[in-house]
Amino acid sequence: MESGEPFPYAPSAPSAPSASARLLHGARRVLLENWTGASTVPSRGLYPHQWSWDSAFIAIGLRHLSAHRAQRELETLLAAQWGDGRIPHIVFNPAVPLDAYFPSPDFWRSSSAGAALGAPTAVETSGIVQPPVHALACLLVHLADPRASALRGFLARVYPRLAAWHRYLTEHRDLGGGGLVSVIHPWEPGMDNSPCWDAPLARVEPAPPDTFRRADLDHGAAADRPTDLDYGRYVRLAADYRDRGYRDGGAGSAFLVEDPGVNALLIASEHALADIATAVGADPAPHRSRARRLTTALVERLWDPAAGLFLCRDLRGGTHGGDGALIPELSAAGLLPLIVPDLPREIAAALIRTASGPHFGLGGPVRLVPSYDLLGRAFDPYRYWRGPAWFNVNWLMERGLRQHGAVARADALRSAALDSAVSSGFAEYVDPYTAEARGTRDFGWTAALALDLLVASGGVGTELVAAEREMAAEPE
Ligand code: 9WN
Repeated sequence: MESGEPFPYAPSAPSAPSASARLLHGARRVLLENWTGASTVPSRGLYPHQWSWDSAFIAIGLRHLSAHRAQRELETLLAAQWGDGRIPHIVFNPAVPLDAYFPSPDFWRSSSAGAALGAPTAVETSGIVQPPVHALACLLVHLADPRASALRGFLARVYPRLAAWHRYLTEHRDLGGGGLVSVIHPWEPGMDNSPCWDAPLARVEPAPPDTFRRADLDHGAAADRPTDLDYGRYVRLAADYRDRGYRDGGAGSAFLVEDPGVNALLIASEHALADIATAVGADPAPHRSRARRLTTALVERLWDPAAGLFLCRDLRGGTHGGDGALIPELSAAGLLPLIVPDLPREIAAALIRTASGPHFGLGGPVRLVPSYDLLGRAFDPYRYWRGPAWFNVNWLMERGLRQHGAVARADALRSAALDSAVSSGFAEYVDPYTAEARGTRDFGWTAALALDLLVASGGVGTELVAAEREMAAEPE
């Protein structure tokens, strides 16, 4: 493992201060333009509502411009929490036309189909979930201005909701019975189109193409997006879940997977929840012990020593009545456990080796960590989650590398992420080799997480203070 002092952001051209200023101004512009008054859209065109894990990542950057606005972002999301504790993956903006995004509120019908599980009545939401980054985001937002946060009672308000969210995941979603959270739809782990889902999805009967209309192709290039066949399967799985009243368990979903990224984020968030508990005078011990249990289960069920990373477990795969089967695909989700603080040292070291080896190329041919194996059968540098690099994944990798002592690697990744965020126009994702922009531009978490990395690098000073004032002067 490496050691050494972090160095300030030193982009290649033309000079550090102007690159930092461009980044700061650009990120602030995106965050202002995507703000709707109570939360931030990932993208004005392609994703015109509030998304769950996007909001958590966005709040992590927004806190540097306005800690109050970042709190509001998270509390708007938490206000849409269901009675059973789930945080829905989309909170719909009623002012947006129904045909602007598919599946729209009239597909999910949360307030009626989810009524028995306590879906909110004041707002329409989806019924599935996304990775639990929220407790980590709440803690980081609090730390941006602990005094103001304490005065507003921010942590005291969010703590019970976050605790209920983690209870939902651990009590209702341990569908494999091995102590890990399972996902029931490829949209739940947030890496929708990963090649890891190809085999489990192949068992799903697609919804007929004439029963729905994709809105994503109005905004994105077809070559960057999932295929129609995959969309048919996404629709089928979501409609079946809705028609089961969004109940977990029983005969359940045709798609059932334990994902290392989702579980790693839950563990990191459970540690954050322990810190939040301490701050509000509650007992942190149950959160620490749950984090430990989850870490043990993650290693037991998903670690593959031969591959040198974590794999997904297909609970519907393997022999009937068994424990499912590991999916032999290397994806960035399998590296994300690097963010788990008390990961066994030898596993952390192996993950860093794998990230830096031929399959992910960190410190070698790539600019950023790809979403999928560079040597994999399905690698495609352009298509959604099948190779391109995402900024949230790279932000998590930077944090994990730093946490486990690979400081020089983390510094280099931070510089590359900052350069790529600006040069790509804050793209949704980029070609991992060239950082050429793909997907939509002015993407919320790209701007927010670049801003967070810039602040962590010490690359901004008085400019940021000025920008902060300007932001704070606007109506919240
Ligand atoms: C479905 C909003 C979301 C992200 C996901 C990303 C994409 C949606 C879509 O956009 O998913 O949830 O329509 O493709 O895969 O990670 O949260 O940015």
